[in-house]
Amino acid sequence: GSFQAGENGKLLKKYCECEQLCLQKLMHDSLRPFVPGYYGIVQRDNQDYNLMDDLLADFDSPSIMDCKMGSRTYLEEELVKARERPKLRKDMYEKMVAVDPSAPTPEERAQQAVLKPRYMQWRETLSSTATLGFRIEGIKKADGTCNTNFKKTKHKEQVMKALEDFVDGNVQILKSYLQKLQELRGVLEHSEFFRSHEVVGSSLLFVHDCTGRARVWMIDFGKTVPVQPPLTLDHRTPWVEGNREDGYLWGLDNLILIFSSMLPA
Ligand code: 4IP
Ligand code: MN
Repeated sequence: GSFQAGENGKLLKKYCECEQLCLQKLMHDSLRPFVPGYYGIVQRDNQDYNLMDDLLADFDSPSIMDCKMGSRTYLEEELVKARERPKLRKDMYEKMVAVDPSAPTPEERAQQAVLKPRYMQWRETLSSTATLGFRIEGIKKADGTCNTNFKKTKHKEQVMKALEDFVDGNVQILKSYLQKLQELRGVLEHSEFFRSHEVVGSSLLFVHDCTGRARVWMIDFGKTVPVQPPLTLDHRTPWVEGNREDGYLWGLDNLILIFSSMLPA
């Protein structure tokens, strides 16, 4: 896997330069409280790792949810690559037909392969990414049950059902998450890092436990890249190729609206 257990509350994640650069910058940004603490590069068996806080360390049998944020899940450069030197992906074709045998076009079926942007866009429209600006990737509950079967969780009602199950109907936990999300939005709207980076494929990690503690962190910065100054992003403007917008805040707005609508009036 891409993780190794670290000692005393730390976690080793397979080295990624893009992620390292982000975490370094985030340690000096207003977003610092919402990202794992970063402690530099370490080596194990000739493999480099980024050393960071294990966000689960302080919880007692945590329940965990990963929500991938944004309306676009691939970098613009993937589109350029696919046009300039198209690479046929058999693995992505296989993943596609496993979910929906009727999804490939006749041409894709003939070549038994798809291009990466096509696969990524198909995943976006099958899930809530395209319509809500986020999608649930996985949920692991305190009782040990694990669910990564959310590829077709698309409509608001389906998302609400998954969230309801994640918190086991606990209104107090829902309220805590809503408060954390609103806090995060306030910080994002003023963060220097956020205004100057395209944030793609990054997740919000939700963690709570039976003590009633609930927290939300931003994780996974392998596809978070700086934009060329003086360009800045607002993360709400719809994406068109070239504008680099990622729909992150639009997705967070929708997530906040959904959590709010689940609370009793
Ligand atoms: C995966 O598809 C995810 O979209 C990965 O994104 C992506 O990695 C993979 O692309 C793609 O196959 P499924 O989730 O449907 O399996 P993420 O890392 O954000 O989860 P990239 O490389 O885009 O980060 P490939 O090209 O790595 O296979
Ligand atoms: Mn991820």
